[in-house]
Amino acid sequence: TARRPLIAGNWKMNGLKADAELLAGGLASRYKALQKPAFDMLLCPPATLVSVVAGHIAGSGLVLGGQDCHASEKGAHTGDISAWMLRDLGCGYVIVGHSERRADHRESNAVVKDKAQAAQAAGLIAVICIGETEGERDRGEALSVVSEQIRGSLPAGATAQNTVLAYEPVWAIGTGRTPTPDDVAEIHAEARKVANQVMGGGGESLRILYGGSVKPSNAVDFLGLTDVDGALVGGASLKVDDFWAIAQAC
Ligand code: G2H
Repeated sequence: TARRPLIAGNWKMNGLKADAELLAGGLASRYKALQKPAFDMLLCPPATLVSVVAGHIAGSGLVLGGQDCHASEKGAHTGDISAWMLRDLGCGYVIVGHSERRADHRESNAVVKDKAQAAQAAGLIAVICIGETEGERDRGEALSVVSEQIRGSLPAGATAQNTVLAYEPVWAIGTGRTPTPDDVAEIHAEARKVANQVMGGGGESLRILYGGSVKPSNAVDFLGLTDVDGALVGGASLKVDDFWAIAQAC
């Protein structure tokens, strides 16, 4: 099954309106200029900028996503936003279970699963993040941790159409350190196998992204691997030229 590559930018807690205009506007004009883009490009700005970015990418073919959502549709949850609210603003995706959320907000696999379920119920594609810590990698537990996260975080209704997996080893996030392509290939192959079991088939069509210190100079090392179907990019997604260069590696 041919899997269409997805290049996703996770802006994290960065950007004011003027930055969004430059970044989203710059990427939108480049993407729009492609005759037949061979990849999807997703922008995940902070919630404050979702509407602003939506305005700048309209008609370009770029897709929009949130960085997190609540597991409920609405209600008394001060400060939270729901998947339906993101959908209402034009989002097609939402990241759930990023390791920074798992760490900063103590999100367990069960919480991530509920959020992914809500995202899918709202009609969004859930980008579910998984990845081992440095200690787990050193103890030889990377494969088992990732398998457990997949089993624990994928909701019952997960399919290759409403789900994207993102493998982000925690020790590679924002550190400039990355796993070897062999390590990534091994994890992605295992992730596909486990996801296929959990979903009851369809794993061959599931997009699995690599994330963690992806930059123009290393993008091709990862994007060239058989089971790597794109990248989730943090720091390097904040510059038009860098993010665009990464997309060229597909
Ligand atoms: C991993 C990644 C984006 P960075 O968190 O999700 O961030 O590319 O800055 O390591």
